[in-house]
Amino acid sequence: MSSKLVGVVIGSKSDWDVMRACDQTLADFGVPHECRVLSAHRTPRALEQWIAQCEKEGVEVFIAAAGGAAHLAGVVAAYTLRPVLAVPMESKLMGLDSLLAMVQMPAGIPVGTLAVGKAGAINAALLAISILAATRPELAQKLKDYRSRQADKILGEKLD
Ligand code: RP5
Repeated sequence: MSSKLVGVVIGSKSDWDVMRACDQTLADFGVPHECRVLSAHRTPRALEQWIAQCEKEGVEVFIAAAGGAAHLAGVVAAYTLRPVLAVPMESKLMGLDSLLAMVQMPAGIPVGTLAVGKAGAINAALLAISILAATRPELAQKLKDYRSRQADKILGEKLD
């Protein structure tokens, strides 16, 4: 595998408590990735440079998490042709502001927006893995095993 397949960017260190679940999921599947704190409005030039560097290093999917006026994913998508997955962070309006900022991209520059918070963090990783698995049978097998363990757990649940 390439040295880096997924680039994960969070708008602030304050997003990490939630986004470490994305990092952990990618690590559990053995997907090489890098997580960085970079902001669309606080560090725009560094963000642009990081995206270009990631592309050079083989990144095929980007994941961007931000809260509030969450334009980070849209800005990442403006700089790359690779798929960009967006994870809205909970914020002052319980994440509704972040969700709408990410999901309401005007036609032309798409981002794929996941659920608010931890579910979105995990699903962004799983969706990135699905994209990569289209050309990597070993990842497709890991996804099948993951789903099968998930199903076994539910089927084995006992109620008091
Ligand atoms: C966004 O603003 C970040 O993604 C974070 O979710 C939110 C608050 O950032 P901090 O003020 O905690 O740095 O840009």
